[in-house]
Amino acid sequence: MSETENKKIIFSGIQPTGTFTLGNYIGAVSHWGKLQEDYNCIYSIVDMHAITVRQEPAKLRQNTLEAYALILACGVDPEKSIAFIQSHVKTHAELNWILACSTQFGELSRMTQFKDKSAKHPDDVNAGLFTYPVLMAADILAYKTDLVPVGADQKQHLELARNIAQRFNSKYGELFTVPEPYIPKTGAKVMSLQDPTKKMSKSDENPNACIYILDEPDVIMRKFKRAVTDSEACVRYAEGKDGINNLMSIYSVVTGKDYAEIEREFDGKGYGDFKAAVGEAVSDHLKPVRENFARYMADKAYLKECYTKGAEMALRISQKTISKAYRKVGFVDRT
Ligand code: ATP
Ligand code: LTN
Repeated sequence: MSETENKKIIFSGIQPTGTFTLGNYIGAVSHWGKLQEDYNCIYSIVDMHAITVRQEPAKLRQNTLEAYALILACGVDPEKSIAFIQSHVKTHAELNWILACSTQFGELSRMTQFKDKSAKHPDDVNAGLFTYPVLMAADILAYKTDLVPVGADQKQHLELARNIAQRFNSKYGELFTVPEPYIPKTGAKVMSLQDPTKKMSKSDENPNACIYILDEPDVIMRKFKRAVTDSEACVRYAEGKDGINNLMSIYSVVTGKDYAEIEREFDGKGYGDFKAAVGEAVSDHLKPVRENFARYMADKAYLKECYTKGAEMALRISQKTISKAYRKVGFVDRT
């Protein structure tokens, strides 16, 4: 990274909890590749976060490899970015502990993702689920990250990471960079196709509610045709038209057209035509992702080479931060 040292640092992560949805793609991962030219980018498959809800071990292993292949398929270039698997880099767990001691119980209790996930899994409200945002802060702060590209649902976690960084710095002296969120203007919260008041989520039990980025064209088309809309039958962006607003924002992102252009394009046409156009545009847009993914998954040796190198680089950078943090809190030097 020597020739690129003056560039700002980007960090982001995604959980290997299943095939990415169109929400993950539009809200976060599709931006990761584009940022590589102008920033020093570090991306992680956060398997340690994934085990805050129960995972089947063999499935988690497979999902982690697939998630790694998916980020490459979506445009992350392991020659330009550092791309690694979180559990391969021990500093994340080490910094997690240090930061946990600068995080308040009350702050964690206010996190909406914790409230949602503990309501969804009432039989397993484990301590990891509660302290999940501290590990996320460790991911980010270990690399002196300036910007974090995420969907709108992660804004609250980012705020907490900023507070933790500031608190540590004021207690022990300047160490951490206070990170800024990087949230896209359109598509930061893609909604469920079946309940457009709810975010589209990988773990939704209704398969018609989300588009997975590896879905075949006919599946994509069928899901859009079944998307919940309203009875007005007029393609326009307006309050109360959650279903249509969601489809318009998806169409806008994949075609580059703004809302006024989309309204003109479908003036006098019904929802059937509009849904078919959205389905086709999304399926065309995702075609290269499907093809790249198949290619990467067919070459496990290459994937391994990339994530091994990524972990070595990530360890080297984050180790420096950990050593400074240990010294600042008063731990005795080992050497
Ligand atoms: P899970 O359902 O397992 O909790 P998830 O689908 O919410 O997973 P994450 O791995 O938690 O996905 O998130 C990865 C990235 O995708 C984050 O930056 C998150 O903000 C973004 N993201 C997730 N869902 C959406 C969505 N519906 N719209 C826009 N961005 C999203
Ligand atoms: N919490 C995020 C995933 C995540 C992340 C991160 C995102 C873990 N560590 C660091 C950005 C930066 C999620 O649930 N979507």
